[in-house]
Amino acid sequence: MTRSARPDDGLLHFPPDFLWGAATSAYQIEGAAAEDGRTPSIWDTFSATPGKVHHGDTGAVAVDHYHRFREDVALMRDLGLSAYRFSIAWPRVQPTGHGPGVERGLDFYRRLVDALLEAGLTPVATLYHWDLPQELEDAGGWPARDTAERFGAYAALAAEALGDRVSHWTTLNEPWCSAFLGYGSGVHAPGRTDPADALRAAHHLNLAHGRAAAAVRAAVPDARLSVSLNLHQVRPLTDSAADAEAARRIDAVGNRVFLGPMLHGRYDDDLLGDTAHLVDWDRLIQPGDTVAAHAPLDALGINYYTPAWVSADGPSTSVAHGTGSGSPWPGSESVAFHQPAGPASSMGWPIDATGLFDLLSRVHRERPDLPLLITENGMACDDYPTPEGEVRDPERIAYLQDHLTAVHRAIAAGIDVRGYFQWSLMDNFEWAYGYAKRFGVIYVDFATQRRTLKSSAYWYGEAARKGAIPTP
Ligand code: IFM
Repeated sequence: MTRSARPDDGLLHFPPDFLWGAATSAYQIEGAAAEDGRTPSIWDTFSATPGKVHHGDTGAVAVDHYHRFREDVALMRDLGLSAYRFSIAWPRVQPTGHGPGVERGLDFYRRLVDALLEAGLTPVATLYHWDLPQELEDAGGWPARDTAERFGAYAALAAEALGDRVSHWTTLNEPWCSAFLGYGSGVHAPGRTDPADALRAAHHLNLAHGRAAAAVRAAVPDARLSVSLNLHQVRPLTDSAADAEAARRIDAVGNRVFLGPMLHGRYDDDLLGDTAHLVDWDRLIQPGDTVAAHAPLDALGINYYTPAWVSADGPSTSVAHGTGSGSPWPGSESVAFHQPAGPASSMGWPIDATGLFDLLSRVHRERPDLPLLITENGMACDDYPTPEGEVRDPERIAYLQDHLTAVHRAIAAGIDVRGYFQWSLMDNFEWAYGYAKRFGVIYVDFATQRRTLKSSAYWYGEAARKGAIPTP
């Protein structure tokens, strides 16, 4: 069967080697925040700061995956998933951000990976999903160049410890959020609001990606290496030249700030020009940095939730692109983001699967040789158990159907998409929203930690087992 072949059985079939996965991240699920040598990350500090996270929630216990991982792996196995994307908590395996690894922390991931392999699931390890050791933030955080070097050393020790079991490695998850929500708008840890620092952080995350990619390749010669970017599918609100210029600006600081160095080994001149009043790029970019960031990749991970409609003039109405006390768009703060009419998730994020198809097409046009993975996609719903104990989430099933149909369309159009990771395996700590938003296909009762499969889990499991979804 070719990658887009389609037997006539009323189903949309995916390629036989397509990865049907689910994704999570360490701080959002593990808990055990002070166990086995783990020290605080910036998210422990941030969530313990009054007013930063809804309801004062923290990830200290989260969904206790640290102690319940075997149950969670068994649920994935029983559903029939073929892959699981998780992240390694840097402060668990190298608590200060310096020095040798902590074996007790590494052992947790060895046990997790062994359980996955035994269950027939491909482990996909992300090295950084936002939990920077607090000690490194105290030394300057991502705006400091040394953090990129520290990340390279941490990546080496993680890859050396787990490379005998893990071949799929992702360096960073959504570095845009780390840089621009962490140091620009301040809605994410560490909660700083300096546009110049946000840009410095972005450059050092590019460098960190390059350092980690080299470290993983050295430790795991057959590694399948990727990075996960939350690319913005930017759409001008009107066909005016001013709105086109707004879209260009957001594409620069939202997408090309990472796509440029990582896929092409350079920053685009328009991005440097838009932000030249904020940072001295000539000093920031040291010789060899963009070469390092342009590390060979086996796939690009794309995280997609919703498109962005932009205009030159305000006011902004978009819930998905709201700002904190600072702006996440350094140099382009005046661009307005709009909320279209139509269905939205319980995050208020508009639902539009055409954005995923457009995004895949855009990246494919830019780098036709590069395989793509959907490393996150999903929606938050106001889920609750019925008196019979069932959790019915037809909106999430419709979302998965629509977005997987878009992926199928992309594959049929010749785009090399290798897998799909639903976000998220289970309800968890949704950052500044605490436990108020549920993205899981598995419902978690946060008081008892009881797991219940939602109807979307059964739907997705059937898709994974058949390698196909219903024709819409
Ligand atoms: O929960 C997050 C995840 O950690 C990163 N991507 C977006 C998800 C939903 O907000």
